[in-house]
Amino acid sequence: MQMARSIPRLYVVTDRQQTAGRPLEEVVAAAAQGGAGMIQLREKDFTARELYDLGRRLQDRLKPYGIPLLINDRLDVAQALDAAGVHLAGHSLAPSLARRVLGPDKLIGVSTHSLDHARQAMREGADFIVFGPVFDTPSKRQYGAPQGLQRLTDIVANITCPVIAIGGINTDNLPQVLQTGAHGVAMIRAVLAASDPGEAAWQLAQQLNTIS
Ligand code: 3NM
Repeated sequence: MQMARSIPRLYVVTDRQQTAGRPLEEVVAAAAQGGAGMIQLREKDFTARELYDLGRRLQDRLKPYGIPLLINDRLDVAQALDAAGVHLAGHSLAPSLARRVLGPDKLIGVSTHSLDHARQAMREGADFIVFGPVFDTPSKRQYGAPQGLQRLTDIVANITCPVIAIGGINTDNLPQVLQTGAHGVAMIRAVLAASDPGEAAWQLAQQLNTIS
């Protein structure tokens, strides 16, 4: 873990099925303008070539805002794009190996679903972990019941790298999430599916700035 690195607190994850038919690039650019601090390209059905092409377009759109684009799981695509980092899942390579591939300056996040896995990710050098799903979320029913705020609190208490909460998070439940001490929040629908994604990101960023 690189302690000097500051991890953005509002992390927007892509899912082009959730943009109500609007081009993903437009929605992501609006989110960045509104205050998203970091974007993850996560289109799991895309080929490496499709991810690369979309990643290039997103990098162009994000350039004015200077915020990092992380690539979900695909170290090869992250490397080809010279992306700011990679977002790993439980089945991905260990963060230490990802760092060996990408180099010391890249951001490495890891999705975790238990304290054991969160500890492992931290030991193996993750810059931050994402923990969830905190609340019910249609895209993650395969993980069973939501983890809830108490488990999130336990993770935060036991993990020394920044913890970002994910799963069903929106402006209504954000205050409760931040009360756990979580460093930040990640979301798909609360920003991508909003009628005004820029305004949605702005509202979330405002709350993040005022609550802690
Ligand atoms: N990962 P929404 S939950 C991509 O628990 C993702 O690791 C999760 O979508 C995890 O903000 C999730 O729309 C979906 O609920 C988050």
